[in-house]
Amino acid sequence: MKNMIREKIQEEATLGVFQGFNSSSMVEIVGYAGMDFIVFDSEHGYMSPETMENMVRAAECSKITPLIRVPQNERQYILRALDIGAMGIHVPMINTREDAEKAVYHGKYYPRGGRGLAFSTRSAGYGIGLNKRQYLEKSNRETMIVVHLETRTAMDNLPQILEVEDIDVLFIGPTDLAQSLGYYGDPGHEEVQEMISGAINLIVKAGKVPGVFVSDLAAASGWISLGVKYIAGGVSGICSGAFQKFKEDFKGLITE
Ligand code: 3PY
Ligand code: MG
Repeated sequence: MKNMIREKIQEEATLGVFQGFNSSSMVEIVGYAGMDFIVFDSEHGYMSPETMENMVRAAECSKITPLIRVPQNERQYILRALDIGAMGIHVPMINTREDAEKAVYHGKYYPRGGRGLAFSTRSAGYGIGLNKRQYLEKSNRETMIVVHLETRTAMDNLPQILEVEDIDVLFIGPTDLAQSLGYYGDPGHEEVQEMISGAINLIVKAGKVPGVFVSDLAAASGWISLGVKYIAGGVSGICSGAFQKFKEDFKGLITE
């Protein structure tokens, strides 16, 4: 399958969501609503590998690019996420150049890395009619590596992390970053926002693609003007906000 956002993020801002619970139907709703990408969150979320595989299928049916946030930067998590057919991985807590190199190594096949190789997997079409060389080249080209920068250490090491090749998006996680800076639960704090802007500027200057998590689109507009091309919200936050508004509107009707 072709990755529909890999090239798009070089040109224009794209929009996606994290989903941390089991529902292929929700994946279809997000896809049919026209979002660019969806990230199945197995760091904070709880879906099983079998469920994630079906969620990847639902994403393919509804023409949205599926990525998986792995629980941590480990070979087995990255390998499984890609072998079930995710078009990319989000890797949390990338703090150093070595962390970034490790994520790339496990996400790419030889010669760009050392991703475990099998031709019997879903991502290789179960080996049916497979041209092995083409599969390796296509996987290495289409698979996106997204690294999460979400600590003070990551920000301090950003110049070195930026030197690592084959990272498609440098994604800033404001919630963990705020905590790391001592502003627990307050990603809107001036110092956190300044650090995020500074990081985005560095990433853009290095010719790379910055991404950021947002809880609403008001926050996104400033980031887009700085050059962010990969914006992600959360399914839970969007749904809970919509349901609360629905209830408020109803209250308004019956008290009029
Ligand atoms: C954070 O804000 O910490 C995130 O990881 C967002 O995805
Ligand atoms: Mg985080």
